[in-house]
Amino acid sequence: MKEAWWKRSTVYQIYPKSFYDTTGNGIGDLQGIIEKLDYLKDLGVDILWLTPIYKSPQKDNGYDISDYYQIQEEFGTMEDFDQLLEKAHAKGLKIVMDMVVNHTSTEHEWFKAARKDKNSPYRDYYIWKDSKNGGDEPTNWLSKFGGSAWAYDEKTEQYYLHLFDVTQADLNWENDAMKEDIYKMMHYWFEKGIDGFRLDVINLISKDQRFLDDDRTKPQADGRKYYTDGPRIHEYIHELNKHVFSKYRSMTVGEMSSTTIPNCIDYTKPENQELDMIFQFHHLKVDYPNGEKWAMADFDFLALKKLLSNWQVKMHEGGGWQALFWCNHDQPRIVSRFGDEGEYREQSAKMLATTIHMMQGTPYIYQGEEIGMTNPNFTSITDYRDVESLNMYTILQQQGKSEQEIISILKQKSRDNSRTPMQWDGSQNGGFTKGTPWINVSNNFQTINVKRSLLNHQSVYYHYKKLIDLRKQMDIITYGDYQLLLEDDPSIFSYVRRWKGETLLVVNNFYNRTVEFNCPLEIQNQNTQQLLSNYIDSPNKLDQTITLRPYESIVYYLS
Ligand code: TEU
Repeated sequence: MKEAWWKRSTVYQIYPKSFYDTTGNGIGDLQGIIEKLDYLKDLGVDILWLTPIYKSPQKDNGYDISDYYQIQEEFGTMEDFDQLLEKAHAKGLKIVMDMVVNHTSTEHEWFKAARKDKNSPYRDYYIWKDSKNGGDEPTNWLSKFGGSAWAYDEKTEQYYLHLFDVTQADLNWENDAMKEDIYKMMHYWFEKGIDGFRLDVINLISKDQRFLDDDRTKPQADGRKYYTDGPRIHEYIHELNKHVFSKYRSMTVGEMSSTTIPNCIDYTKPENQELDMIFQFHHLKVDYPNGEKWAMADFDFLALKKLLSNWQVKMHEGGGWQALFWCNHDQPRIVSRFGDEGEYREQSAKMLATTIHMMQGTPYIYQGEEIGMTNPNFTSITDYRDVESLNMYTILQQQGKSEQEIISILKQKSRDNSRTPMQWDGSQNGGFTKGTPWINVSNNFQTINVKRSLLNHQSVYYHYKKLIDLRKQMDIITYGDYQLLLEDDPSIFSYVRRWKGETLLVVNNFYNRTVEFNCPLEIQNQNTQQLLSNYIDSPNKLDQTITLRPYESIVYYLS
């Protein structure tokens, strides 16, 4: 079968609001992306994923869409978008848009009509329910941003469902007219020439129509079992493929919240005609004690190795395909989270990159990850902008936590950690804007920025460049199988990939300590060549035992 055009691509995620501002209003814009296309082309990435740029009240930074057919004015105009598309394509770069169809903003015309009149044809585009027991919410489900998942509408005396913010009303995918409007809108964007969609929380669109209470005595009893990978989810996604995606040379990636391996095999195995690949987040919950995001904990390294490896093996066996990522606009910066912000920042950033880029799947690089950007370590609640973080600030206060405790939690957990402006150079605001940035730039921009990275051929940037190029050159990275080594080693994450007699051996020291790697017998007596390392003097040949320095990461090719 012909290889899909995206199969050995690398995707670069752009958070436009924080990427590059050309107007001086402190907000990144489309013309800013256009100005940086050559930088992205030189990095070697193939596809650009833009987080939402549609008209929105910006309560959730664009994931609350009020008009799917308009560009949010602070980002620019539809002409700017058309120009970006044309210039990106001229440089061989693809554009994938972020599509949010689990919910709309409550400012969307559909919702405003629905809220005004119970008999509106748009009423059933959303999920409205009567109160229960004379006043309670219809179910005990919780919003992922805190509080109940139901909001009461005085005018029509019913509740509406919002799995996220109260200004993000969930769409009713049982309604065929609503689905037809979504298909029509998606065609509009594909007809403009985009190359695909990242589908926001797409595995939440099928709700169990019984709308039952969750069992509060069980863990994570927030209602998710009644809408995650729901009863008609594969039917709905297959319909999207049949009515829309299959009509174009498209790439689709589904964001899957709290999903399972069997579902993700079904979402992505080509014969099912659903999606091309998925994001799953289990490996990014190994620092959530008892699954609780808003609590402090070191990450569980053994669990991380086993989770990533299990997904590699099972998705390979099942014919599924996954996105490989550490960072995005919802996650803290990985070098702060699982690496080292200090002396070994660059070594740990390179080691973390190698860990996932040598795996099977499609790698995603989040803006700034390629230069080893860190969390900003804000010190005051006035520094934060994210609706989830601000909601949680109030909830944590209500739980009696001190200001200092709450700020230390936000420093580690807030989504704003990844949303500070891209650091282009050492000038004011990191070269992001000549105005006042919508959110503060991290105070390390003079030392961590693109300009310095490009001048240093040992920088994180050039390590990413090599990883991206290796994927294009070596079939084994795209097609090889996967085996975890030293499963119980408390410091080393090592695995092999095998394909048609070739072997790649990846050896990563995940910690700031010196450790010994004892090469498994079955690998020792082969001809080895070092492909890549994050120290300039790592051993070229594979000896029986290798001393690994802090965060040392080496890739060997064995034949
Ligand atoms: O994220 C969904 C999601 O699972 C995360 O937001 C997570 O639930 C949240 O960070 C709580 O830990 C997608 C988008 O990536 C996110 O930016 C949006 O806020 C969300 O959907 C709603 O559209």
